Amino acid sequence: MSNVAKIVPDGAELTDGFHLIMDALEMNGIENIYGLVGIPVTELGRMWQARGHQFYSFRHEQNAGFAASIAGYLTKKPGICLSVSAPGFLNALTALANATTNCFPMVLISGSSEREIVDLQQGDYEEMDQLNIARPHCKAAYRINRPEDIGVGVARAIRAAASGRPGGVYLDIPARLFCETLSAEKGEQSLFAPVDPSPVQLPGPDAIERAAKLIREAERPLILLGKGAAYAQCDDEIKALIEETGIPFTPMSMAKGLLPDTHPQCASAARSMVLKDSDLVVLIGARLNWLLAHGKGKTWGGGLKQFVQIDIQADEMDSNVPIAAPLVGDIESCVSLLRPALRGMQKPSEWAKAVAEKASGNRLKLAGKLTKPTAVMNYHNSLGAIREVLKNYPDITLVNEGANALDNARMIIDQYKPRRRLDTGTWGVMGIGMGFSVAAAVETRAPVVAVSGDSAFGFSGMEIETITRYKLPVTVIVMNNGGIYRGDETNEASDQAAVTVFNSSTRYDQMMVALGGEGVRVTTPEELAEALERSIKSGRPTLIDAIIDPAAGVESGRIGNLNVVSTIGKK
Ligand code: FYN
Ligand code: ADP
Ligand code: MG
Repeated sequence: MSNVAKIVPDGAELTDGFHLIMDALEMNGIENIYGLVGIPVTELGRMWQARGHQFYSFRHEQNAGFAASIAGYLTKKPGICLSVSAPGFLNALTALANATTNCFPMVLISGSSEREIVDLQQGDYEEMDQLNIARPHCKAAYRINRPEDIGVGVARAIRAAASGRPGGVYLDIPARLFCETLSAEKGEQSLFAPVDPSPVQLPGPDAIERAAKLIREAERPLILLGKGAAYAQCDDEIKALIEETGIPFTPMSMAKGLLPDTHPQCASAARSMVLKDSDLVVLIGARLNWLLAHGKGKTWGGGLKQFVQIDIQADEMDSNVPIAAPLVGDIESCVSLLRPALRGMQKPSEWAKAVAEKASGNRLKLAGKLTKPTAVMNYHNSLGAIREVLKNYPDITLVNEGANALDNARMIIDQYKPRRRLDTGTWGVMGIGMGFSVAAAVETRAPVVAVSGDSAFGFSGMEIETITRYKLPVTVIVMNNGGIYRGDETNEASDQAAVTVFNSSTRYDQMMVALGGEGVRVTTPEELAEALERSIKSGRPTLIDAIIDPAAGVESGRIGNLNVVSTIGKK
């Protein structure tokens, strides 16, 4: 019993809530906690470090939550976020909901105020019914009320976050519980780690046969990889399936790099064509949500397409359109069963050739724009410069947010390795930048480059202090066009700044210098490439303020179709 809290006069050994929570987390293999301390969790952070673990202190809980969630995505083990009560909890809740929406495993542990006072609404310090507020925003929410239940509470949280479709879990710890004592022996007996917290799940042989038959019969099949496929960490199986069948594939944004974007079967650069013209689509860990136009309509060529869908969540099937061959199970099991069932199938060579031709034509067209000099730097030539540098560093994680900064970087910057592109995901959420960067640097132990629009950067910019404090090898590139979408709008009605416009003179580079890192302002693609190369080599936290044309960019980027405008004009 190495972690016993104290020995009382009669010789009995005691433990308490603090110790039991740490014991339980350790037992589940947790090493890193992302959070922000204060009443009542400060001591927990301190004690966690005293045990030789890492506690990453953030400046805002939302960023700590984003960090924990992406740590979960990268490691397949729930990322842990620790927050204080009410306001801190609410700040982290956005990240918990985002984790659930994106299927990232994470556990938010928040301290909470005294139940008796909260429940009678007697006005406690940071009073809030956190458990019930969390519930609709996560996969599961639990409160632990007794020290002897800490083991089971943590085990349930870990299993709920990691099993089946991963997601966010909330764990409520009333302040008083941290100090409640229990005999050390009872405490130890109450702890356990869940056995096989994310069990494999196999589809039946008939389901495999049904899917294999459709794939064999298809003339123009397409494999669509989603971030579930990247999360599953069965990269070799997926690569083998694609190469053995010769089917063109296209990755959703966070699945880029599962196979290199330069792979001959990669159809990213012929996206519209393959979605429209394919006759069968095999979805692997991707949902037919708004990002895929719900599987129907113009994008998909009008009529209903045939789909094979691999997903661990049974009720994902038919969510938008009928799925002809559902394969409910974990991706590794499904793909490894599908491969032998497809052995000897005829490769769709003609179709694959047509797709490859279209893709290489588009790549060539794009390449011209990436090196074209302009009077003021634009998205194409700035991101073109970044792409050339990153080509030589395939292990670097690219974190990407913004509107035009997101869409253009997704199109322009090639990925070569799995799980090395992290972005705004299913919710298009701004503010993931610095939190994701911290966790990616910590979990991958390799450099990180964040490409953020100047607007997106503003949501988590203060965390560059966190980055410098932990001396993380993170380069932040702020695509500075001086506004949301663009920086050249004028307000026709008054002299107040237009709603999309920021100060054009903002020096993001100086912010980084003030907070302890390196800062550099660049105005040409050459300067940008040079600064990025230098920063990566130095391993020092650096912010590159990349000045681009205020007129570069379009409203809402490539999703301008979602803009809402008045049909009766403006007044
Ligand atoms: C892609 N393309 C390329 C390449 N890669 N051309 C040349 N070379 C390369 N390497 C082409 C591709 O064929 C498409 O052209 C086009 O570039 C765009 O590709 P993309 O980005 O893959 O596809 P698209 O249509 O934009 O994808 C739809 C989407 C995506 C909804 C999945 O836009 C997306 O993930 N959006 C997220 C937006 C978001 O969350 N924004 C944050 C909120 S902003 P064509 O084939 O000619 O079509 C708040 O306002
Ligand atoms: P994208 O945005 O890249 O299209 P989504 O987040 O929409 O990806 O989809 C991911 C899907 O992957 C979810 O439906 C989720 O249930 C599924 N998923 C996640 N992990 C696994 C796994 N190990 N096995 C099977 N399906 C998984
Ligand atoms: Mg901008």
